[in-house]
Amino acid sequence: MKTIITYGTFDTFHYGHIELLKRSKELGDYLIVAVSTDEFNLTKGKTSKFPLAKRCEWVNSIKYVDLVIYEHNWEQKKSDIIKYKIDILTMGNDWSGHFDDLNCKVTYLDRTPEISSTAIRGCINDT
Ligand code: C2G
Repeated sequence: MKTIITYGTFDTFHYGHIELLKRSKELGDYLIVAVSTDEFNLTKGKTSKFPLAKRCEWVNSIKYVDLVIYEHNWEQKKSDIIKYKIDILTMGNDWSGHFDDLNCKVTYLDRTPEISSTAIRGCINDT
């Protein structure tokens, strides 16, 4: 069994996230998604509009996802890879090169263009 993991905030959940999760699952048999905690987002310089519980609920509702865990910090990837026996770590290619030093195969998948949580938030705030 090939285990995949990916990480993200998944705030204002949208089809770009779903495409990433779909294509991640296509690389293996079991997909783990680590969702950034609200506290970790602050260290990323991001304030998530929706709380962790809601973001995890959305990710967990996607059929490609087999397990949702929390992402508390940048460093946990190395231990997650060992703990969950990860074969491939995937990220959108806006992260290209950032995780090449990890202890498993890293695949950067094309981002879905023209949609982002930031753009959606802008629309929501306008209405
Ligand atoms: N993504 C995508 N297409 C978009 C928007 C996002 O493929 N239009 C991908 C991103 O590249 C990322 C994942 O969806 O791989 C989650 O995106 P974010 O929620 O923005 O995650 P981010 O804030 O980049 O946090 O340790 C890694 C970080 O937690 C990633």
